[in-house]
Amino acid sequence: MAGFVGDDAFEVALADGRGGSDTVRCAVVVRTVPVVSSSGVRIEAEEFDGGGEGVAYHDTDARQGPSQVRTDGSSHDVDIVELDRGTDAPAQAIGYIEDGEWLRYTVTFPTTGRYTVRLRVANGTGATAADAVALHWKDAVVAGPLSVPSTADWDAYATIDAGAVSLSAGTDLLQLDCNASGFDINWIELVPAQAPSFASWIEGYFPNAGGNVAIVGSSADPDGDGLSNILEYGLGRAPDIAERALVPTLWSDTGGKYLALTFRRLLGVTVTAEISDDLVTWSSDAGSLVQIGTATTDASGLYETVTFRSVSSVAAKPRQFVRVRVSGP
Ligand SMILES: [Ca+2]
Ligand SMILES: [Ca+2]
Ligand SMILES: [Ca+2]
Ligand SMILES: [Ca+2]
Repeated sequence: MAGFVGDDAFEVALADGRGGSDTVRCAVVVRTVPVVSSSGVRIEAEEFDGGGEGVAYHDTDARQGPSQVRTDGSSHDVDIVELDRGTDAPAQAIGYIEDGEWLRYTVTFPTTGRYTVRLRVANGTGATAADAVALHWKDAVVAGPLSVPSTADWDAYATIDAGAVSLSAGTDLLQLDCNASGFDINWIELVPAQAPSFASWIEGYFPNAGGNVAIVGSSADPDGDGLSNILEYGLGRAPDIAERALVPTLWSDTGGKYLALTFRRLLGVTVTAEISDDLVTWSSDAGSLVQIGTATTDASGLYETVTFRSVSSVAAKPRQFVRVRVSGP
């Protein structure tokens, strides 16, 4: 069976050695397990696992009766609809969803991390299907419940964004929970949450700048707030809105008060706090600057907030300066 993907059936002949015999027919379904790569993966909703009702899916209505339309030709009760018109045609999708139905997909996530989840859905009811869909990974709800807005037609598909979710590495079951009727689903997309490049980020703010470095250059400051564009990028700020500068604080413990700085930074980009007592020599090593607590990651999965403090108390070293350096991805 090495390398085999698809459905097959075979018969096993049994003999008891005393003239008794029988045959058993075995059906097998072998599917490739999607692996989430650095560019993500799209799982077709109709490509759910083999195993049948109660194992790979739960279908309450079997409205169309046993269906044979899946690409592997296997027979099952899930209501798969053929899209032959509208935004996503030609395609197959899961339709006739009822409250409490679910579908399972074996997926491999090679690395633990945050992933952006998108669902391709249609809702022809004319009303929002509230809290209709959620995702389980390793037996825990990781996304949703999400509402599916009306798309005005059962053939009009739209993408809904579940935001970034934390998923631990492994090969396990991703379960699509259909908490309510009122939507059809074409696919599920899982993409590692990735920082935009500086070029695409700045282009998003100034699409009409035509490459003018006075506006989109990394050292330009078009909003005049004293933060260059590259700093705005690394700190998760807006290059087109003048914002308040980073302000150091004083952090206290029994040893005294220490100069500290809290800031947000873009993950995947090197954003470092540095300290100096003469504005000439700057250091970021642990002998002069330490992190307080652990970083907190925001809902997008793209930014974390961190606090660093000086190792030397202000009593021991009254003259200190902190800054943040963005040194690129
Ligand atoms: Ca159904
Ligand atoms: Ca599909
Ligand atoms: Ca600026
Ligand atoms: Ca700004």
